Amino acid sequence: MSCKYRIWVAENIYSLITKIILYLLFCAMHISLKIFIFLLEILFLQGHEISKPPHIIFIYADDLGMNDISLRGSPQIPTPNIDALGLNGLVLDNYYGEWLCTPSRGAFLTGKYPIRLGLQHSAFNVGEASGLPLKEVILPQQLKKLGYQTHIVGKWHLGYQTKEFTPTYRGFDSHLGYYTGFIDYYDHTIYEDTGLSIKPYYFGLDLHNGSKILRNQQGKYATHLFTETAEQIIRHHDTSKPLFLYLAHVAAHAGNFFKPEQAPPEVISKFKYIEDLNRRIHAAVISILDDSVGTVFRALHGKNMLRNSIVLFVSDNGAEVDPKSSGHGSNYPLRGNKCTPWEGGIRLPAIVWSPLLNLKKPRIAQQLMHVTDWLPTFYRAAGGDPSDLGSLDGFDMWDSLLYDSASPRTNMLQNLDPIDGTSAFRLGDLKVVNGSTGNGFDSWYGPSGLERFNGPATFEWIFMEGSVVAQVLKKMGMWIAENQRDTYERLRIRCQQPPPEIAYNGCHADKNPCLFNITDDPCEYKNIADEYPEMVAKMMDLINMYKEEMMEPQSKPSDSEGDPMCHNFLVVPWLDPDNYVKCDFAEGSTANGGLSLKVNATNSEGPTHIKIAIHWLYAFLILTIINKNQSVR
Ligand SMILES: *[C@@H]1O[C@H](CO)[C@@H](O)[C@H](O)[C@H]1NC(C)=O
Ligand SMILES: *[C@@H]1O[C@H](CO)[C@@H](O)[C@H](O)[C@H]1NC(C)=O
Ligand SMILES: *[C@@H]1O[C@H](CO)[C@@H](O)[C@H](O)[C@H]1NC(C)=O
Ligand SMILES: *[C@@H]1O[C@H](CO)[C@@H](O)[C@H](O)[C@H]1NC(C)=O
Ligand SMILES: *[C@@H]1O[C@H](CO)[C@@H](O)[C@H](O)[C@H]1NC(C)=O
Ligand SMILES: [Ca+2]
Repeated sequence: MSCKYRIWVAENIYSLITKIILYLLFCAMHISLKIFIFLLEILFLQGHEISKPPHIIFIYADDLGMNDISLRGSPQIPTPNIDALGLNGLVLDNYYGEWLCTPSRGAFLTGKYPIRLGLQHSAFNVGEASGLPLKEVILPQQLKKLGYQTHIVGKWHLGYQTKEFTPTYRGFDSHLGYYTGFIDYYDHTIYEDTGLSIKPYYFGLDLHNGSKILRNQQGKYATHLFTETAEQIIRHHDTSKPLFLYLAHVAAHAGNFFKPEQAPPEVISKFKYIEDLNRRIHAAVISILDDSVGTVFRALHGKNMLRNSIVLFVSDNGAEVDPKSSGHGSNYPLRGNKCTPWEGGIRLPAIVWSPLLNLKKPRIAQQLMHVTDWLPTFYRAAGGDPSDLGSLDGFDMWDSLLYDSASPRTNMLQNLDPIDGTSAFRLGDLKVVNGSTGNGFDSWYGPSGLERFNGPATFEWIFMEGSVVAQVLKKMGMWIAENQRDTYERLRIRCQQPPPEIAYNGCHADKNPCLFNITDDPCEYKNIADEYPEMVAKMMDLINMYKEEMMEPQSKPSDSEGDPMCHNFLVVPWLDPDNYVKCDFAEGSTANGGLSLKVNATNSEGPTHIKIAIHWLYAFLILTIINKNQSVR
C-alpha cells in the first residue's frame, strides 16, 4: 500500500474536491495503519531479539552411537545435560548422518551428498592429498554473508595439503583443533595406519591454533581444551553479531590404538558398575562430553545469548563396536557398525534446542532428516533464502521443525561407494541395501546397556548428580519437560520379531539387494525384497541415476612427503610453500602440481632404514616427555 493517488485527472471542480477528500482520507488511513503497526511492534516485539539472526551452536560428537547416551538407550551411561536439552527441545527420531567422519562432515558443511564431493569411499588419512573441493562455498562462508562470526573448535578432517584447505581459509574466523581423523586425548598426536608398505604408520602432533602449531597444551585433556576454548569464544563474543560455533569434539572416537580412549581416573571410577573396563572408559569419555554440553550452555546463559540461540547436539556417524578397532560403543538394538549402511551406522542421536521453536512441551520429531539438511535449514533460520545456495541435496527443514509439518525430504541416498560396491537408498518407509555391507559387521552388537539394570532409564537416576542444563533452564523459567518417564519410554528403539539369528540369514546383499520397512522394522530383521520386487528395481534405478552424477572418489594413499616425520613430527600442510621440504624418505609423491618431487628412497645419502630408526627413536623420546604430564589411569 502506498500513498500515491492520481488526483489530477478530474472532469470538474466537484469531482476534484471529492478526489482531494478521498486522497486525504486514504493517506490518513495509511499513516495511522503504519503508526498502529509500529506501536504493535513496540508493544510485543521489544525485548525479543526476533529480527536478529540466531546464534547457532553446533556440538558434534564423534562416533557416538544411539545406545551411548541415556536419552536414547539404556541407563548405562547417564548424560543429564544432553538429556535435559532433548527433554526440553526436539529430539530428531529419524535423523541420518553418513557412515563415516569425512563424508559426514563434508555433507554437513556443503549440503551435498558425498558422491558429489569425491568423499564416498573413505575418510582422509594423515598426509593424504585429498580435500573438500575448494570450489565449494561452505556453511561458514554462507553464514558470513548474513553477518555471522564463525568459529570451529576441534576436528576438521576435510583435508590440509595446503593452507587453503584448512578451516581458517574456508570461512572460519578461528580454529583451535586438529586436521586429521583423531588425536590422543592427552598428547594430541596421531599415530595412523597408512597402508603403505615401507612406512605403514605416520605419527605426529596435530594441534593447531589457526595456522600455528599449538605446543603448550600437551597433557591437557582434549575435551576440556575444546570446551574451554568454546567458553572463551562465547565470553568474548560481540553479541551484536550472530555467532556460529562448530564444536567438533574428539569424544567418543578412539585415539591412537595403543592408548585408544582415555579419561581422568576419577571419572572412570564413577562407572564401576560397568564390568568391561574399556566400556567403562568409554562411559567416562561420554560423561565428560556431556559435561561439555552443560558448560557451553551455561556460558551462553552467562552472556545472555540463550534466548536467541539454537543449540544442537548431533553425532557424525554410528559407534565403532569392534574391539579390534578400539571400539566400545553401542548402536544396539540397531543393526551394524560405523562404516556400514545399516541403521546402526547412520541413524543417529540428534537434538535441536531453541526458544525460537516456541515449544510449549517437548517433542519427538518424526520428520526424515539428513546431515545435508543443516546448511539450508540454518541459512533459512538465519533469515536467508535457501534458494540463494544453489543446487543442494539438502532440504530446508526449518518450517517442518517449527510447525511439526511433513518433511520435505521423502528419500535419501544413504551410501554409494563404487570401490567397495556398497549402496543403500531410502524411499519413504523403505530402504534398499545392496552389495558389500562393511567388513562383515552385519549383525547386532551390544552391550545392550541393560546389564545389571532391570528396566529403562529413570529420570531420577540419570539426574542424580545434577545437570547444568536443567539448572539453567529452570532458572530461566524455560523448563518444559513433562512426563519424563514416558518420554524416555517413547525414545527407546523397539525391534520387532523375528529374532536376529533368523534375520541374519535372511539378507545376502552381496548377492541380491535387500529391502526393509524401516518404519515397521527399525532393526532391519526382515528382508522383504521378495515381496516387493518392483520397489527394489525402482530404488536400484534411482541409485544408478545418482551413479551417473558421481564424482570419482578422491581416496588415495598417503603422500610420502606428507609424513609428519618429514616435518619434525608435526602435522602441517605439507604441500604449502611455507612448509615444503624435500623429504628424505619420499617414495614418490602422489600429489599433483609443480611442488611434487619424486625422490627415490635409495637416492638419499646414507641407508634409509638407519635414518628411519633414528627418527623413531626421536619420536619415542618426544612421546616419553609428553607422557610425563599425563594423568595415569
Ligand atoms: C589461540 O590464538 C588466539 C589468537 O591468536 C589467542 O588469543 C589464544 O590465546 C590462543 N589459544 C591458545 C590456547 O594458545
Ligand atoms: C549391487 O550389488 C551388486 C553385487 O555386489 C553389484 O554387482 C552392483 O554393482 C551393485 N549395484 C549398485 C547400483 O551399487
Ligand atoms: C511399512 O510399515 C508401515 C508401518 O507399519 C506401514 O504403514 C506401511 O504400509 C509399510 N509399507 C510397506 C510397503 O509395507
Ligand atoms: C629412481 O630409480 C629408478 C630405478 O632405480 C630410476 O629408473 C629412476 O630414474 C629414479 N628416479 C629418480 C627421480 O631418481
Ligand atoms: C608439565 O607440567 C608442568 C607443570 O604443570 C609444566 O611446568 C611443564 O611445562 C609441562 N611440561 C610439558 C612438556 O608439557
Ligand atoms: Ca566419526
